[in-house]
This record gives sequence, C-alpha cells and structure tokens, in this order.
Amino acid sequence: MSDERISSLTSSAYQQALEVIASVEPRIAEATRQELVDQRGSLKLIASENYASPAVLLTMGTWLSDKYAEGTVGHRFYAGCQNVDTVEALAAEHARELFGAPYAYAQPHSGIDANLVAFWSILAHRVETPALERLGAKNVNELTEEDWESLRHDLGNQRLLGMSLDAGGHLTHGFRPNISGKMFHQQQYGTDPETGLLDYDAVAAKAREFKPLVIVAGYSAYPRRVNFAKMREIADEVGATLMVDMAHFAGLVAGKVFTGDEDPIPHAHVTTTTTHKSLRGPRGGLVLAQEEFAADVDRGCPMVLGGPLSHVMAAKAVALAEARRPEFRTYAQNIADNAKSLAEGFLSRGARLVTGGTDNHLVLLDVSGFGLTGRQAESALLDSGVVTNRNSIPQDPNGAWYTSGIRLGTPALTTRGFGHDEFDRVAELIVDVLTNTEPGTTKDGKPSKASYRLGDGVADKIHAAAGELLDKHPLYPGLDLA
Ligand code: DSN
Repeated sequence: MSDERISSLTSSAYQQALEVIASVEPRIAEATRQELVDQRGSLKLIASENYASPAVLLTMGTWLSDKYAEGTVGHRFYAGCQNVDTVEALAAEHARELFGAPYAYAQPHSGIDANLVAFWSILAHRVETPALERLGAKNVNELTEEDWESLRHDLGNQRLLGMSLDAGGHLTHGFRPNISGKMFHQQQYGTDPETGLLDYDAVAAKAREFKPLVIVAGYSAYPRRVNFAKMREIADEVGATLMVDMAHFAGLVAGKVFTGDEDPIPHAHVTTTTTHKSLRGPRGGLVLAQEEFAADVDRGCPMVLGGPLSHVMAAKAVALAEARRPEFRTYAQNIADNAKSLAEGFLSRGARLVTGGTDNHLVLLDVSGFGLTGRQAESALLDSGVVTNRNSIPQDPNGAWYTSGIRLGTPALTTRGFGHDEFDRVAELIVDVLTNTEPGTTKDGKPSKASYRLGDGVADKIHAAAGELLDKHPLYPGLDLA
C-alpha cells in the first residue's frame, strides 16, 4: 500500500476515534491530540523513545484488550483464547526469526517485567529445579514445610553482578532501591575512571571474587558497544548465568549493526528487551532465551506477570514484522551514523562527552563544562523545544537526581528522517542553549542545582530554528486531526 493511502486511512481512523473518545471524556481526546502537536513540534532526543508506525499504534486500540489469557500459548487458565494464541505465537515467531533466538516470550508488559521474568527463570532453573530433583518432588507444593523453608532461603540468597547506574547500567541491574537490588545480594561493576570504558579484566576480577549466580550486561546510558563474547567467557569461568538487557540497543541488534561478539543473542543465556525504544514497536517487553531456559521463562505468567496484554502482543508482532523488512537495517545503521554526527557536532564545539564519543545510538554530554547541572540543562533545553533527559555520569558529584549529564539519543529523529547535517545543527542548537544558560540561586541567595536563567530571546530563537528542521521532516505526514 502506498504511503499516501496509509496516511489517508490513518487520518480518518484517528479523526473518528477521537470523536468517539470525546463523546465520553473530551479532555482525554484533547490531551491525545495535544500530545501529537507537542511531539511534532519538539526535537525528541530521549534515547529510549521513538515514533511507532501507524500500523503498530492502530493495532493497540482493539478488543484484543478485552480478553483474559493467563498462561501460555495452548495452555491457558481461561477458555476461548484461540485468537490470543495466534497473536502470541506470531509475536514469538517474528522475534525468534528476527533475532535468531531459539526461544521468545512476548508477554512482558515492560522492560522491568521482562527482567523480572528473566531473574525468576534463572532462579527456577539454577536453584529451584535442582532442589526439587534432589528432594524427589514434582513441584513446590509437594515439599515439606522444612524443605520449602530451605528452598525459599536459597532462592532469596543468590548473588547478582550488574553494571552500576552511574556507569550507565539500569536500575533493574541490581540498584539497591529497585527490587533487583533487594532480592539478590548484589555488587556492581563500573567503568574505567580515566576512559569511561568497560574494563573487562576488572569485571572478570570482580566476578572471580564475588562468584555471582547471575551477571547482567547491557546498559541504558553507556555510549559504547559491549563485547558479549567476553562477558560470556567471564560468566562461564565463574559458573554464572549471563543475562543481557538489550532494551536500548535492540534495534541495532535487529538491524544487524551489532553482529558477532556485539550481538548478545548467541552469547547470553537469557536476553531481555523492551519493544518501544530503538526497536520502534509498542510499549512492552520481550524475553529471548536459549532452549535450556525456555520452560522456565514460559512460567512468567502467572509467576511474576498479570494477564497478558493481547492487544500489545499483537502490536509487537506487527512491529517485529516491520523490523524484519530490509529497510529496517538501513534505519538501524542510520541511528548509529547519526549518533556519530551528533557526537562530532558536540566535540567540534568544545563540549565534553563521556568516553569521548559514541558507537551506538546515544551520547552522554557532560554539562559541568557549561557550569550547569543536568537538571538545569534539561530544563533550559525543554524551554527551547529540545526534549532530553538528565543523567548521571560516572562518579557524578551531583548524584542521580540533579546529575551532571544529559543523555541524547538518535532513534526518534532518525525515524523522522534526520541525517548528518540535521544532527550537526541539533548539536549547535544545544550548545547555544547551554552556553546561554546560567545557574540560578535559591530563595536565600545560595547556589541552586535546579534553578537557572536562560538568556533573553534564546528559547524563541532555538524554537524557531528547531521548527525549521522539524518542518522538513514531518511526523506522521498526512495525519490531520484538525
Ligand atoms: N526509562 C528507560 C530509559 O529511559 O532508559 C529505561 O527504563
């Protein structure tokens, strides 16, 4: 079908949908319409966001949402799940084919859920199953109270080694305030203090000393590629299970930008991802696993997940089918090329980047050189129509709330068609805003980490310049909600 025909059908579908919604709660119809206006009119640089296709978005708005289907394909706790079975089986099939994974589980509602399913599948496989075999029981219901207490103690006393938050890891990789940092005894590996790069020898030394059951690799704010073959060697040496969280870079894996040692699928025992970041699907999660973990991952619902979101699984199937098309590889390569252009744009204007650059989809800009905290920079940029998020940098003196960094990613604007010149201009606009922002003071005149003063006229000037770029690359062209 032609792009014009798709736009025209999408336009009528949403005009009518919003009219129906407005007949019940007009404020929701208005907020939905306004969100499109806002996303169209700003530079979306949040590294974990994207714009899904109309086909993916439309798939989410159906009566598949009305069906309960706890369990797995062909083995549900409710009657009448034949269509959900079709949907879930197709989502899993597309995921297996796209990533070359032996097994895929499409139910997780989010990345945190996908990681919980992965953790519990590893605990089941490595701790629970051997204990049941040893005790001659089929399942935990057959255990004596005493045996159950002992198994429960073992399940709750395992070790996890993950990347620290300030080095670019995710809060679900053993960060204390998250459940992963509470259910496991956790330790964290960081990056080299000089280069900001992963030091595999240091990770190996820590693993040898700590002897974790699980090593988690993957990141949400590390601007470099990871050698997953090396991470697997480390895991094998200490008898750990390697889990990779590829939520941020799944699109680069799907698009074959990350191959060989940089492709986590053949190296990890279990790989998790979200589907809405560089993969450009609906908001949700996926777990991919080697065959030996499949049966335990399949227990995700009802072990740690509520009933599957069938409408979202359907949209995952549509997005994964899109990602299997040849043009997705071009898109993925453009994401990485554009991140390099953005990085070069900053470096050529004297800004400092963590690790000195990027070879994935994101850059981490150290804004302390502008005399600002991440929070001040984030706010000044937002005032100027540039949507980013503040982020800790390694050994951040401003902690995880105020931070010293701004994380910027290229997946969304690459979807809009931005290329090298546009990303260089984006870097120029950001440097302009930060150069013209001063830290503010608290009510009693002390230095503030939150308040700021943006120079007169800067916000309007940057809005206008951003608008010129955005107008050349319209979002959902032809979709008219007026
Ligand atoms: N919130 C996602 C991110 O921005 O990286 C990960 O949870």
